[in-house]
Order: sequence, then C-alpha cells, then structure tokens
Amino acid sequence: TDIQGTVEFKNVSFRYPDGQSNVLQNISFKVNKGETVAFIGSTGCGKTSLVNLITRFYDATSGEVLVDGYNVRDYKKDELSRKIGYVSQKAVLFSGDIQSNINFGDNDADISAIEKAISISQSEEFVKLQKNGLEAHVAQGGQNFSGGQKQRLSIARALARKAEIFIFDDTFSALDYKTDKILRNALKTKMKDSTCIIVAQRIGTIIDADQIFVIDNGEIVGHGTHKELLNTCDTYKEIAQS
Ligand code: DUT
Ligand code: MG
Repeated sequence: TDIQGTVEFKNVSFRYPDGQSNVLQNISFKVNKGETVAFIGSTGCGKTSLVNLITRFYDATSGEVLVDGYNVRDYKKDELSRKIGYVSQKAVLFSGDIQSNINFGDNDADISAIEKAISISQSEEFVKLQKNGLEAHVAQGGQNFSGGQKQRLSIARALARKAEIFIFDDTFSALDYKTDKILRNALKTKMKDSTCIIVAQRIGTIIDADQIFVIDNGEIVGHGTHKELLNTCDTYKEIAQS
C-alpha cells in the first residue's frame, strides 16, 4: 500500500536524556514511499539525532514519529528494525567473518542475497582479494579493513535486509568521489521502490534527491529540491559554495 515505506515527523522535539536543552526543535516533514530524501547541515546540527529517532535508538521528547503511518512506539522492537536498513555514521564491524558481519543480528539473508549486497555495495573487489572470500576473518572492530571498506561492508549489511526504508547516516563521505558515484548509481537501481534517507555533507551526494531538508541548530531552515534551495536558502547556498 501507499503507507508502506513512509516516514513522518509531526512537530518533533528532542532532548538527550542527560541533556540540558533540545537538540531538535519542532521538526515536521513527510517522506513518501520510494522517495530519496536528504538531510544536510553543519556538524552538530542534529542530523544523527534525527535519524536515531526513526530507528528508536532514542524516543522523541515531544511530537510523533511515524513509520508506515504508525507511531514508532507502537511497534515491537524487531518489527520496526525489520522494516529499516540502517547504516550508522561510524561503520561497525564485529570479530568473525565477512558473511557473519553482513548477516548480523536478526538478519537471515541467504547466500545469493549476500553476494548481491556485496556487489551493489562495491565490496566485491576487495572481498575477492581476501584468501577466504566471504569467510575471510574480520578482526575486532574491523581493524584489518580500511575506513571505506568498512563503510561498504556496513552498506552491504543494510542491503542484505528486505527493508522498505534505508537510512544512510553520512555513509558516503568516507568514500572517495569515484566510489561514491558508482555506489550511488548502483543503489539507485537497487532502491527503485525503497524509501531512502540520506544524511550528507557533500552536495554532490544529494543533488538528485526528491526532497532536501537543511538543518541548522536543530531546526529545519530550508526544504526543497537542490535547484529550489539554491534560490531560497542561504544556509544551503553556503554549503553549496564550500
Ligand atoms: N549530542 C548529545 N548527546 C549525544 C549525541 C549528541 O548531547 O549522545 C549533542 C551534540 C550536538 C547535538 O546533540 O550538540 C546534535 O548532535 P548530532 O550527532 O545529532 O549532530 P550531527 O548533525 O549528526 O553532527 P555530525 O555532522 O558531526 O555527525
Ligand atoms: Mg552525525
């Protein structure tokens, strides 16, 4: 149905449990099924805090966060996490092998889904170079992989899920420009019908997004397409020129 793959914030404010003041203030927006939506803004403005309310790492202090039309508080934990493919800002790998890292948690992807995820995430080349391929050893924290390789394996982990909503928190800035571009093209094909929420630092990463939200100091200060924002939002213009 049309409600599947939607995300909506209704007047959401958020303060960390141990925090002094709100880090998000009156945030309202709607992401439609299949859209690619981006959040951009300077460091510390609240982007990670915002996406962490969708996954329920934290709960909104006030207002409502809806996924598929239902308040995220009304889902069972695994019910919500099954809907969402999430790539955190800092790639997390666990000791084990590549396959178990991709099939982490409640994920039970079969080998063909894993191989597909490896391919789309542009991990194939360096995984093939490993002596044991998918069974190659991953050290604690993924220390035997580069930052960009770790980031791509975390993308593969998210892609191996049958999620309707994908969240990429600053996932692409750890990649070089060329890999970023190839990867985003591969994702576009794979994600045709999925909702995609991207936190970004570079304008290039989000130029084609259906909607872009500019965040400044916990508030939405601009909303539109790239073209529209260049004409309407000074903060966005500054980011574009930097
Ligand atoms: N903050 C906390 N506690 C936390 C995490 C963050 O108080 O556990 C504060 C720091 C900052 C604000 O919340 O003042 C927003 O942080 P967030 O991590 O959401 O910012 P960002 O936009 O994701 O920054 P970056 O681009 O550096 O990732
Ligand atoms: Mg962040």
